[in-house]
Amino acid sequence: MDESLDTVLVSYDEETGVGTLTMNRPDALNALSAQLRADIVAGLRLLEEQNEGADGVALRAVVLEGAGEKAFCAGADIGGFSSDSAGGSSDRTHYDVIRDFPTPVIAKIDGYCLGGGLETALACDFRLATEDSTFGFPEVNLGILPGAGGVQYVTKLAGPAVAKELAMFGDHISAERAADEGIVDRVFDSDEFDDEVEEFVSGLTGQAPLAVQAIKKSAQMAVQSGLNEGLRYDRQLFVELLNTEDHAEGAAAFAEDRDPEFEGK
Ligand code: DAK
Repeated sequence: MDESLDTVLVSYDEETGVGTLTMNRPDALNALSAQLRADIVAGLRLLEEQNEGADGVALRAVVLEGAGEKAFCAGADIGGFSSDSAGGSSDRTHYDVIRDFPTPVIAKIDGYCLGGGLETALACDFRLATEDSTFGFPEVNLGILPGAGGVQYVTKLAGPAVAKELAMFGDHISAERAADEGIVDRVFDSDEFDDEVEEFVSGLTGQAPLAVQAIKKSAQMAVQSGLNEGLRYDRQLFVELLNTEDHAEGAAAFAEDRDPEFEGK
């Protein structure tokens, strides 16, 4: 499937189960206009539709990337900047939709990853970046703070001092520093980036899809809840997974000393 929305390219590879969303405003460094935010949501919905009528889980992972040579995303579109253009309406934002999306979403970052662009990457399950990428919260230069939880999420990943440094100074940091702080998961040479991301994603899509989806929900719960609530939730997810065909397949494959073939059932 290849579909071109106004500001997002959507593709789905049936063979691998990988969907790709490309934010496609390269001339504006993929800044988050209202249209782009709506198209990210619409693109995710189109990808989710691949599961309809499928035998098991068809869509195994989504890669989110930015078009052009310079940026993943340079944040909210300053041209039309207002609380609305920044995503300030009471509707579910693209950040919420990415976080709640059933399959893992991988941010493939090559270039600037700033402001709402960094918050978009933080909403994803993994952040993979080229060594030349840079990260930051420039909102303070506009007299505001990161409006989609940037300080909250960086505090959870890297601690309050790093979150405050990024948001108060508004400086850009390197991919290497972002990885050292735990904000980015992996940094790769630009030459090898596409291959490395593909390998990372294929490692993920080979795993039992329902278990992967349950782990995403569990991790989300761990961020939001207290420990006892999280433990109760995990037990419930665990019991559900015990009844799946994938669990039976995993156990059979182990007993027969072969690779499992998971269908997401
Ligand atoms: N918006 C619109 N256009 C942008 C842009 C942006 N954020 N960033 C860059 N561009 C445009 C430039 O205007 C330029 O357009 P032309 O002049 O060519 O027409 C083109 O992209 C290339 O940019 P530059 O010429 O500036 O390129 P440089 O390499 O020199 O500099 C830069 C790259 C990324 C360092 C620089 O462009 C820059 O500082 N950009 C602004 C970064 C920024 O401040 N971003 C916005 C932060 S505020 C909320 C949720 C989220 C948010 C708010 C609320 N709620 C839920 C309520 C988020 C807020 C933000 O992200």
